[in-house]
Amino acid sequence: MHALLVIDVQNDFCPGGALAVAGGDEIVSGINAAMGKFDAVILTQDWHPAGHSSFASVHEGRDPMQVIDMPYGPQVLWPDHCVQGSPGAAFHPTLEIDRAQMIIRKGYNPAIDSYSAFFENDHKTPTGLEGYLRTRSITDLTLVGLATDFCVNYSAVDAAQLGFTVAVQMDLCRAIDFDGSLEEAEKAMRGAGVDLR
Ligand code: VGL
Ligand code: ZN
Repeated sequence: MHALLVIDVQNDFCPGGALAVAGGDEIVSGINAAMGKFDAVILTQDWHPAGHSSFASVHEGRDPMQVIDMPYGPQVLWPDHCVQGSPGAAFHPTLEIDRAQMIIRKGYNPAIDSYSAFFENDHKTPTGLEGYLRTRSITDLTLVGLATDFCVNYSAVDAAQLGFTVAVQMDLCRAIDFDGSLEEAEKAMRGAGVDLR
């Protein structure tokens, strides 16, 4: 069984959003077109409480895109984004979300970020997606979505390390590309055995 895993195609990551990724909206029609080629479609949704610890606004004297040390390791500080229930947290309006069988939310723990669809940024606390995939006999994953260098990257690397066969369809992803993050992400994904196509 082969699933399409659509990462964070949400308004805040598209042009006009709080953490806009250049061209983030350009991938939506291609993702819709790809959905029919898979046994399952799964969406992830970045879903932070207001005042989340990854928001620069809650750290006095800090600005977005600065990196701080958190108990679980370095953390990039972001503009407030994908606040639970806000329009920015909603999926892009033309993404065909009714075709998804599963929507997994992440980043809801106020004290810890969760780039990966599988684990929070402590690399330990599971989201439950692994169990869902295994109980549905899904062995192969193709990832698309936003952003290539953060949530797609972390999800792809974790999936590969968990033993899934993983591909990332790069033309259906867009990157934040901050401080060399895209190049680093591509290296990390390739190193984990992810097929970048
Ligand atoms: C993401 C930064 C913060 C992503 C989510 O979806 O790549 N990036 N939250
Ligand atoms: Zn986030």
